[in-house]
Amino acid sequence: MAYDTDNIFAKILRGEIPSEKLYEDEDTYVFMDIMPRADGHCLIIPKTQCRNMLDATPEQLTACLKTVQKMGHAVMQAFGADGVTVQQFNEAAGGQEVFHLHYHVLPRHDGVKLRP
Ligand code: DGP
Repeated sequence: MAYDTDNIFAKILRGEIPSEKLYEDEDTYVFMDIMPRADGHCLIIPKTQCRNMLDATPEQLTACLKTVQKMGHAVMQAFGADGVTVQQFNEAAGGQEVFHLHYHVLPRHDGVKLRP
């Protein structure tokens, strides 16, 4: 399916709507999820256009996963987490709501469930 340049994360990348930035590099941008399901829940997105994993290039996937790993270590340390959950959804049927590729990184603590 086609990439919609008016999706919320494209607007965040263009600075048209605010976001709580955690990190960025040449290829990726990281910001806090507006509806966090755990303290420190953040989102990793590529800076280039990509609807989801299904149309992503190998370069986009590699860049995102390198940043996912980096943020996994960062939130483990910052939130004293015991583990990290990484989630990624593709198309509406797959649970995707915002149609710009993104990875959820969720710090986890032993015995603590994610908020709905
Ligand atoms: P999903 O496509 O199912 O991974 O859900 C999109 C996620 O993006 C959801 O956890 C909430 C988050 N989100 C939606 N709109 C905004 C926004 O305007 N700002 C931020 N920071 N996060 C958003």
